[in-house]
Amino acid sequence: MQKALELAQSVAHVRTAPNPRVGCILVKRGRVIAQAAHQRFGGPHAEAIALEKAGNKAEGATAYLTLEPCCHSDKKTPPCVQALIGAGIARAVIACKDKNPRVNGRGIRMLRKAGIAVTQGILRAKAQELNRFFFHWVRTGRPFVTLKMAASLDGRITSAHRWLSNQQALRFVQQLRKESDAILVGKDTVRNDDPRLTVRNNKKPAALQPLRVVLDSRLSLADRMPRMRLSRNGPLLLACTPAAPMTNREKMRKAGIDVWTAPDADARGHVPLDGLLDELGRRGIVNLLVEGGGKTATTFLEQEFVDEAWFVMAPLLSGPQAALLYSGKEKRFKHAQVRALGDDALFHVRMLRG
Ligand code: AOF
Ligand code: ZN
Repeated sequence: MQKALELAQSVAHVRTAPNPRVGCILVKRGRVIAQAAHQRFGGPHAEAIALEKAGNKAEGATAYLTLEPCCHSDKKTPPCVQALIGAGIARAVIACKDKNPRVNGRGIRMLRKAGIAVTQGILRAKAQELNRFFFHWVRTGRPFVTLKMAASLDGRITSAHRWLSNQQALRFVQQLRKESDAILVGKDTVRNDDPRLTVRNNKKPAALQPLRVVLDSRLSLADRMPRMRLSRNGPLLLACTPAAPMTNREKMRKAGIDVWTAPDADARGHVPLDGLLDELGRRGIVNLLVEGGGKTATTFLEQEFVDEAWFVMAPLLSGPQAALLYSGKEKRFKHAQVRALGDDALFHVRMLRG
């Protein structure tokens, strides 16, 4: 099962998203006869590839599956449960249930009904961790939200110099971006920092870039957006409210920039985060990375839309002129873990809700 999980993990999240990462190993008389991982969204499932490789040798084999096999139809590929039964496997060892409401235990029951011995829960925690973004999205219809903020020891997110955090921390942020389907920031961050928010390999932009989402209720960036780096380096979506003036919308349309208008503004006149998350979920965004600034981070944290957060703390005191990371009500994180990235400290926080 450990090997099957490694196989699943060898495929980047963004290749299979919004589908899960899955590995399958077929074993007979103590020997591996075929193994496979789900490679890309819309492509054959791990089980289907492994069964195809094994041919009629699959009869009587044990299938090690990192995820309960699918049993539902009217989707991209045929259900794997029938394929496993048809191939005559004797036993299935399954790490975790597929929380997709259309599967959720039904796949396992169907295998058992067909006389296949099923053992489940082997390395369950690891398997659930591997697909935590997918499980969240498939249950709620909204992306899993990861917040990443870099700050000084006095909780400020700006400094007189360009960079707060060190090279190691910047590399870590690249890892987070690689696992994200979309990256969100507020309009002030775009105006002040002109960020690229791209995934880079050795300084070169990767072929597959996440969707960049900007919260801009009134499309106040309309004039400068076409000149900002965000509008060049990958897909971009501005989220606004019905209060955004027509002239600004027209400017965005002329510049070819995609705009999503929330049906209503929230009580403070902002884009309602629940509606935006629903929309991103519909667009197949499974893992959303929120990268600031302070107002955006505060809203996401206060409204409890953050599932997991990373805080990079640099050995720096910025002073009171610098912008704050957070300006909401006191909040203490249980389950925090800390590690060093050179002379920066990295806090990892899980919200454990829902
Ligand atoms: C995958 N790969 O290896 C397994 C999946 O539209 P389809 O046919 O690709 O089916 C997607 C669903 O199948 C997905 O939501 C999940 O519940 C289930 N299992 N999906 O992409 C796999 N085993
Ligand atoms: Zn399947």
